[in-house]
Amino acid sequence: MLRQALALIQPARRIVLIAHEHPDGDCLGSALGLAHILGQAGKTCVTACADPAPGNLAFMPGIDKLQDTLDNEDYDLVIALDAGELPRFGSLYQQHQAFLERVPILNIDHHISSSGCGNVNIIDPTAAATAEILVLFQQQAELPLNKDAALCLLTGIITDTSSFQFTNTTARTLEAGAVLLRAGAIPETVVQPIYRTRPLAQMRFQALVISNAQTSCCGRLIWSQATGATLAAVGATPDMDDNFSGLLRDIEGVEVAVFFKSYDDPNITRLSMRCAAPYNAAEICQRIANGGGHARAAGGTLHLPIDAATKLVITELERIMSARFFDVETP
Ligand SMILES: [Mn+2]
Repeated sequence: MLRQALALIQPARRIVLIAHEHPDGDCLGSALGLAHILGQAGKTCVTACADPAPGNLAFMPGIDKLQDTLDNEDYDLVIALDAGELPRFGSLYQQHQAFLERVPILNIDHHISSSGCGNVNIIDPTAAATAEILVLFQQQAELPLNKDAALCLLTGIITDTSSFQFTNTTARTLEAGAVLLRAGAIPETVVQPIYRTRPLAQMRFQALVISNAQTSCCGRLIWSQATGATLAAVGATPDMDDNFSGLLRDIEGVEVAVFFKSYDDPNITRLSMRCAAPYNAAEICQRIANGGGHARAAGGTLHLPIDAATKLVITELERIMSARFFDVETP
């Protein structure tokens, strides 16, 4: 696979590295990191993504040159990163479909669901991040690794593992991290903007949502709500509610946490749910909230005002959770 990938890269002069739509630290860190590596190896590299980079990734070297189009399509290789299907590249795919169907593509990804969209596909679901695969690739191919490349790749690994906390972190992930630190990347540069710095409005929003939380089933079930009025009360914006259901889930004794929100249309309520085993968030959200997701984390949308939606979902959760409680308690 390495040989086949290098066989695509070696004859290429102009390479475009593409990151998936709604970008994150891994797809952008991988695209920029590999661009720095191949640039040092003498290739002309351009990076592109359909959507703008989140502001907290502005520290990544080269992010200012990220394009949102493949301009005149003057590339002899495309490297598609962190997704295995071309439609995941959003408007880059829609606007350059004919070009992407004829140009050679090297696809590098770590999602288990990936079908592979390249002439050569390197898909390794045991990797915590696409950036982890790229570190192995750089090492095996003995390509140059400067500080800028290392910082971008470290961003990919740190964001996809939540700073090496998720269970996808392996010994190999840490070894890849060690390679990047030896090349000069400093974890603080990544962690500070992504995990520590928060707008005051967001912290106030978080405080309000936690302070308004209600519990049931002896604290095993917790939920909270936010509306346009909640946002206005603290001067927050809708994008600031990232991971609120996760915050509620992390409260001691909680087995199921739900965050309900209704910002624009008062007749539409969205919810996100986090469950400990044996509760299945995906099953519950699919059955009662037109949604889905994973067993531990899922979401859905109800065409109801927020109080009615909350009542419906909490009543069902109380039914499920008290049934189980009595099952366990009754010999
Ligand atoms: Mn990833």
